Amino acid sequence: MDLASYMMDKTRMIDQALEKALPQTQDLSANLVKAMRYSLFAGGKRLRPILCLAGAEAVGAPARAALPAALALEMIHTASLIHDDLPAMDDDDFRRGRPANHKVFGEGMAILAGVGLLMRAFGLLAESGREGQAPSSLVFQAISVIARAAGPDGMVGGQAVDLEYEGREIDEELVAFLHSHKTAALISAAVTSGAILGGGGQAQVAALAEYGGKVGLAFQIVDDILDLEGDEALLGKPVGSDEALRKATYPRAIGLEKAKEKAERFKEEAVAALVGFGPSADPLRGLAAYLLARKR
Ligand code: GRG
Repeated sequence: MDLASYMMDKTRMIDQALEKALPQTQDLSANLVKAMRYSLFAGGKRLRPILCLAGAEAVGAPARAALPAALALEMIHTASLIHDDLPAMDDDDFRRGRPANHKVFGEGMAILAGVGLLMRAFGLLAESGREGQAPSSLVFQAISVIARAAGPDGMVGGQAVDLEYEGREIDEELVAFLHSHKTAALISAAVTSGAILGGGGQAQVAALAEYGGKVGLAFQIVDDILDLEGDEALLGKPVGSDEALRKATYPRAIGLEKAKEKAERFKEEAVAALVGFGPSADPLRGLAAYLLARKR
């Protein structure tokens, strides 16, 4: 299959729907919407929503069945990046090749833009059930999977540990916990929520959760590696910040070469989890390889 054109098609579908989901407003809070849109349309790779749509297709549904979850995931992810860049967190001035949200709109507005995106995310997902785009029982399941993965048992919990362990001694166990919560949980929820909205059976959803968890770990290790030896121009942000903050990363815990091997192993385990699927999961197989080889 041609993965590049698959990703391009899906990105177009996602971008058009995001545009409608977050209209321009002319009222007094127009600046807030501007701040939300600034980061949402800053050139992110749209990996989580693409994985979500691919999850629906893997279980034989059309991609559009999972579109509300895909949009919600990109909004939640973008909110997390806006907050991650704040001075109180990683204190990064650049993101996706341009000044971080708080550098343009100020810290207060950046916090609000993140919170606004979070609320909009869950609102539009809930509305999709009410408006009959998807059976409401499936929408409930998707909401609970995504909320759990994004919240204290997932991404927010991982970020809390990340914050607390900056500059401290770490080991592989700690990094595994951190990466699976901070990053892999939401990626796994992307694939599973897509499969849920696509009407997938329990065993299929479980297999895709396994795929998503493994691919999410590989993805975060590659992120750690890119921060050490990536190209700033391609990444759109300075490299070396993990080292400067003495962040808990796989290369720091087990060394660069072992981290690379680990990422490869997680990717292979992700693909192995798809053994029960036919060609409908080919995009997920291709995406696993892409996530490992990515340069940005
Ligand atoms: C506001 C929901 C919310 C959370 C607050 C700040 C925070 C808690 C969590 C941050 C978690 C975080 C930054 C995880 C890192 C995940 C990661 C590797 C992001 C980069 O993802 P890409 O490469 O980025 O998909 P693009 O820009 O392409 O979308």
